[in-house]
Amino acid sequence: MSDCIFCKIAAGEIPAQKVFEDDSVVAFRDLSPKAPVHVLIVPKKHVASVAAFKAEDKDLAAHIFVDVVPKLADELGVSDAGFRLVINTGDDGGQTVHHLHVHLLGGRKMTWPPG
Ligand code: DGP
Repeated sequence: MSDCIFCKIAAGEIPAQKVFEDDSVVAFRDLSPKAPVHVLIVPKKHVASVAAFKAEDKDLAAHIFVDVVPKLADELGVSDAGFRLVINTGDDGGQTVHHLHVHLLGGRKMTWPPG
């Protein structure tokens, strides 16, 4: 999508501190980190939210959770202590950027409920 900030980051048109990239996914540091480790895992394809996932996105979803999350958590040093994944979805879910992204947060003790 031409006016989507995460599409622009994925395309390299806007700079970001990338920590991972392959053919279908990019991960970069959140501009406004809520924890010592806070990265966003983003499909390069524009998918508005998990609510907009289609059957054709199953491989992409599996790739994010089976391949990318464990690898990144390991590389970012939060696998052993633990980490939190957050997917804000829609207005009530607190989603502000309408391109699907998985927050990976770690490096401190998380509280619950998140508020
Ligand atoms: P959410 O509320 O789940 O939609 O989270 C959006 C996150 O995206 C928020 O934590 C801040 C981050 N963010 C927004 N714009 C940019 C940007 O241009 N670059 C980076 N690195 N992060 C951004």
